[in-house]
Amino acid sequence: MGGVISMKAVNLSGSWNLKGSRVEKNNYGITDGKEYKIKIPGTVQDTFIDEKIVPDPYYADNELETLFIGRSDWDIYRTFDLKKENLKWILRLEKVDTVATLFVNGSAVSSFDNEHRIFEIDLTDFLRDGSNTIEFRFTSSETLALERNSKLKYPVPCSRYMNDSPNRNLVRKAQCNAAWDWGLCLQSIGIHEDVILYGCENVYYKSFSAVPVLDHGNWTLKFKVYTQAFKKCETEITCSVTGFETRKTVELAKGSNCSEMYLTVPEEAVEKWWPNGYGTQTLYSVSVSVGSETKTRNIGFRTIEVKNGTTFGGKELVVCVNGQDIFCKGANWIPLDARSGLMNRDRYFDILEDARFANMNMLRVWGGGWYEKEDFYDACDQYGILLWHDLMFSCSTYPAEKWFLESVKEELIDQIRRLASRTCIALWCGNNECLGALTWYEETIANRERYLKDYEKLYTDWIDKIITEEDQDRMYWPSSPCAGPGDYSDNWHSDGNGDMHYWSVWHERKDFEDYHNVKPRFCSEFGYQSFPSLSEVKSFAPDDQLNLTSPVMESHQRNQDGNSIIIEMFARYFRMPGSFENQLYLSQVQQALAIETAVIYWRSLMPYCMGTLYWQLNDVWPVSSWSSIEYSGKYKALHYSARRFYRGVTPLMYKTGDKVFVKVANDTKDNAKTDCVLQLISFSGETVWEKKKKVEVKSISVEDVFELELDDIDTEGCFLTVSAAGTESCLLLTRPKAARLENPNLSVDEISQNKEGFSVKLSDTKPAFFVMLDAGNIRGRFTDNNFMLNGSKTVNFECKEKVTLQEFRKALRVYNLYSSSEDV
Ligand code: BMA
Repeated sequence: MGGVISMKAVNLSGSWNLKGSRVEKNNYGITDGKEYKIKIPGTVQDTFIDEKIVPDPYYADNELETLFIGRSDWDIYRTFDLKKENLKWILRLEKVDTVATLFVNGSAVSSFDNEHRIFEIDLTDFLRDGSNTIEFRFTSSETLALERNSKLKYPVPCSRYMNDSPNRNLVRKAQCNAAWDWGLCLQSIGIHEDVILYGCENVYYKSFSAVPVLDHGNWTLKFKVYTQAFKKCETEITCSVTGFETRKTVELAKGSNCSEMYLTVPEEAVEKWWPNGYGTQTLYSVSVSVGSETKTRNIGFRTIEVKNGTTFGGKELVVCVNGQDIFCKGANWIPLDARSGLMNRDRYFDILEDARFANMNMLRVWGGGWYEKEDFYDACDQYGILLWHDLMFSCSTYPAEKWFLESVKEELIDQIRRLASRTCIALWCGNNECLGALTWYEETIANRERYLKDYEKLYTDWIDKIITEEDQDRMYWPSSPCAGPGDYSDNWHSDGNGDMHYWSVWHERKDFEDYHNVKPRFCSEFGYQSFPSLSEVKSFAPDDQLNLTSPVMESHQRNQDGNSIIIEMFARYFRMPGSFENQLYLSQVQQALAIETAVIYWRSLMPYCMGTLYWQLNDVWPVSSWSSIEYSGKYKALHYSARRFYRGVTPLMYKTGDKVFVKVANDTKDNAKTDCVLQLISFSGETVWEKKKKVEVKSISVEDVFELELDDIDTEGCFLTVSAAGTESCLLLTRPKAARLENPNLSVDEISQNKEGFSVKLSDTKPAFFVMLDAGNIRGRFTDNNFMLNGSKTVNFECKEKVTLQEFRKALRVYNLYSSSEDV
C-alpha cells in the first residue's frame, strides 16, 4: 500500500456572483435578488465600494451609508468545471467572515460561525464531473449576535462604541469590525483568503510545523506533519533544511494524523535569528514532503523564553532570546485596514519596516483584531519584530457555555498549528483587558463572582490547557494586563508584577509627569491621541469641515472625550495654537512629548522594567487616534521621536520636580562606551555652559551621568540638550507655554533632488523647537523630524513615488513651536 501521494489544487478564487437575499433599506437601489460580480477573496463591502455603488465609508460620514451591508444577508456563488478523476476532493477555507452555510450543487454541506477557523471539508460526495455550483449563503453576524443574546441565561456585557454593532462578543469575528474607539463599524461579509479545492489520492497533506530547540550544541528541529488519510496507508515523509535531511516511512491511520519527526542540525551549521537591534535575521527554508507533495516555509533558529521569576520583590516579565534578555521596544498592532480588500503584502512589509525604522523590536498583536495574514508574520520574521500575540478576545466578558468553548477550541487548534513555527512569536496572551473588564460593567460589578467563574472557565480551565497542549514552546500569559498566572487581581494600576496598561495620562487627564509615578515591570499599553496631519484630514474632510469640532472631524474621532482631552492639554502645556493646521501639528507634538516622557523614564528603570509598547502603531482608516503612523502610511511626529527614544544606546534626560536626571541606557547585547555632552542653552542660542563625561554602559543597564538642581537656572529662558552615542535630545525646563521663546526665523534655504528623493536644508537664527517637516500627501519619510534646530541642518526625504522637485517644493511645509500660535 501507499507510495505516491500527490495533490492537485483547483483555485476557485476570482470572479463570483453576488446577490442580496435580505437586503436592508438603503439609498443605492440594492435590492433582494439583484446580481453583481464579486472578487473572491473579497467582501460585499469592498465590492460595492470599489464599484462606486455605495460611497467610500472612509470619506466624511459615509460610514452611515454603508452600515446596511453588514446588517443584510448575501449569497455568493459561482459555477466551475471539474474532472473528478477518482480523487478525494477537499475544500480548504480560511477567514470565512462569518455566518454562512455552504451549498454544493444545491446540498447544504457545512455551516460557519467563526472567522478565525480554518476549514477542510470533504466535498467528494457532493461534486460531480463537469459543471458544479458552489454557494455561500451569508447571514448578518449582527442578527446572530442579537439572537444569541436573547437566549443567554444572564447578560454577557461588552464595551460599546459609536455606531457599533451590538453583542459583538457573541460572534467569533474580529471584534473591532463592530466599531472601536478608533475604528468605524464595518461588519464585513465575505471570504478573506483563497478558496482552494484539493484533489487527493490517498492522503490530504494539510500542513506542517517546524520548531527549533537547542540542546548541547545541536539544534533539534521538531516537526509535526498534519495529514488526513482516506484509508490506512504508508507514505514517506522527508524533512530537510539547509542540506540536512531526515526521512521516514510512516503508517497513516484512516482519518487525521500528526506525524512527528526530528532533525538534528549542528549549532554552528546555521546562523541564529535575532530581534532587531540584537543581530541579523537569518531565515532558512525548511521543506517537508509527504510522498511527492512538498511544502516549504522559512524559519529562524533561535531560542525564546519568557521569564516570570521573582526579581526586585515582584514578578518580572522578561523576553529572553538566545539566552539574551531583550528590552522590548515597540507598539501595539491593530489590523492593517478595516477593508481587507486594501490589504496587500507590500503594505504589510512597508509598515513593518516602519516599525524597524523606529528601532522597534516588538509589536503586540492586540486581541480585538484577528489572527494575521501570512504576509504579516513573514514581514515580522524578516525585520526582527517579535510578537506579543494576544488571542482574539478584547474589552468584554465572554460566554463560558459549551457552544462557545467548543468553537474557541477549534479556532485555537487551527491558529496555533498555523502559527507554531513562526520565529517572531514570543508568547501567547489570553486576551486584551478582559480581566480588567470584570470591573467595568454594572452587571459584572454587581456579581463579579459569577463573571470571574466564567472567566476562569474560559481562559484558565479551557484556553490555557489547549495552548499548552498545542504549543509546548511558548508561554501562555493569561491576560494583558495581568500580574501573572493564577492572579485575578485587576492589574490596572499596579506596577509591581507582570504587565500593565497605563492610561491615567490619557483617559484620566493626568499631567505627562504622572508617567514618573509608576514603575512598570513591562508596560504593554499607554497611549496619547493626536489629530492626523492636514493632508490626511483633507483625504476625508471637505474644505468646509476643516475645523476640529466640525461634524466630519467629530465623526473621525471615536473616543468620546478625545477632542476635549487634546484641547485641554494644549491649554495646560502650550500657548493656544492659532490655525486649524497648527492645531493638528501641535496635537502631534503633544502626543510625541507624552509618549517620550513615559518611555524615557521607564527605560531608565531597566532592568526593573523590561518593555514598553505604546498604543498604537497604525490606523484602520483615517481618524484621530493614538497611532504613530497615519492611515496613509505617513509618520506622525511620534514615530520620528520613537526612532530616537528607542535607540539601543541612547541618552535619557528627564525632569522630576526641580531636578534633572541625565542617564545613558544601553539595551544592546554589547557593552558601550560613549561621550555624553550636556549643554545649557539660552533661547537666544548661546551656550551657557557645557559638561562632558566619558561613559561606559554595560549591556542591559543604565548609567547615571549627571544630576542637576534647577534652583540657579533660568528655566524660562534656557533649555538643555544632551548627546550621546550619536543621538541628541533636548528638554524644555518649564511647560512650553511659559518658555520665553524667541523668533527662530526658521527658513528653508535649499531644496534639491537626490537619488532617494529630496534634500532640504534648513536654518534658523535662534533655537527652534519641534521642527516638523511635512510633505503633504507625497508618500515617503524624512530621515529625521520633530527635532530642535539651533543653526542649520540638512534633512532628506526618502520618496516612495515619482514626484518632481517642483511638486515637492509646493507640498513642503515646515512647522515649529514658536510659529504654532500664529493664525496662519
Ligand atoms: C486600550 C486598548 C483598546 C483601546 C485603547 C484606547 O486599553 O486595549 O481597547 O482602543 O485602550 O482607549
